[in-house]
Amino acid sequence: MTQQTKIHASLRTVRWENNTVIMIDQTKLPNKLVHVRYKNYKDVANAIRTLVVRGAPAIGVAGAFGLALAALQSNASTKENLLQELEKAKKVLFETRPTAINLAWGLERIIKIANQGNDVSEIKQAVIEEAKRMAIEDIQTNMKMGKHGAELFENNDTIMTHCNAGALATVGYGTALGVIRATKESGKQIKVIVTETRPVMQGSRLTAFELKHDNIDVSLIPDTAVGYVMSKGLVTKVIVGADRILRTGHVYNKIGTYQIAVMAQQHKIPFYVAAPLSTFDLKSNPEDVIIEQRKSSEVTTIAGKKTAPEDIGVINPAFDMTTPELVTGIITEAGIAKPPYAESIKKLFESRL
Ligand code: RUB
Repeated sequence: MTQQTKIHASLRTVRWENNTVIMIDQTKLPNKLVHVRYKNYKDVANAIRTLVVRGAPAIGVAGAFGLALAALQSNASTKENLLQELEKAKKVLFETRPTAINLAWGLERIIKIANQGNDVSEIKQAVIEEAKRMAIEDIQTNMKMGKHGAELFENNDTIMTHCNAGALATVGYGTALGVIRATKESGKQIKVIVTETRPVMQGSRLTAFELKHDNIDVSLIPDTAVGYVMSKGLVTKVIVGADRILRTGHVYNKIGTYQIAVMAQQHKIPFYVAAPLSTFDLKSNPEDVIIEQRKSSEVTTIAGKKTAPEDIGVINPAFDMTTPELVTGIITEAGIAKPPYAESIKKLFESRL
């Protein structure tokens, strides 16, 4: 195991061990690296809801492990009863966070496997194995994405990223940060600028922590300094992750992504998105996508301290939509999609058939 691989392994967000789901509690980072253990799928649902585990691919796999726990806990004696219980658990897990499509993808994949089983014990075994397989595939996918993406970055690039699309948003290695890691591993010198990403601070708490952990040169900026650093020529490329990408190339990602993309276009800075094929939603149109609204206290407090008047009205969407004309390229494990996206995304999926 190389030093890099060891580090990625230590930041493994979610894993299965002795019929238990183990997660890093991301709400405690960067101050404490704490692991939590769950034996009940309802606790996994709560962990997804409260951002103990977050990031699109990570919640897809966490949802799958949640269903594996639901199967394991079940006292059902027939296949039909077990499938009914799994459907009920799927609904509870699905309702935790609406925007990242990977959650639905992970849950559906497990339900499909469950339906193929012949009896209760076969189904239980099969869903556990499938969830474990999904976790392994996630890391492999990110490494492939990293290889493709690294070709787009040059020696001495300063790369801006937003939120956390790293090992902590996936099972390991990361999407956007996976590309950054692969670029560094290919021998290129790079620097990273990360936004704090108010209100939950995934940039300062998680991305800054992760990159420092890997000895990658990282500077933190307030979200409000994006225009300043771009106008000063301090950024050569942008890369972000995604929670959902439509067949038209519309990208849903952490709130603030859209304004960074607009600003990048203004300053002629390439704006890339890195996401696995499990982040694509080829069926929906923009009007179908639910943008998660989170609680007002995320905005009216900082570290538990009130920073706004009592009873102030708050708008707190967790995600926004970046339109395709702002996106220079979308990096996936199957290759890089370039505009026009309707054609290039279709081709990527066809190449997998
Ligand atoms: C996470 C977020 C991340 C994407 C990255 O939001 O927006 O940038 O999930 O996903 P939250 P990916 O912290 O609210 O879950 O790893 O696919 O790029």
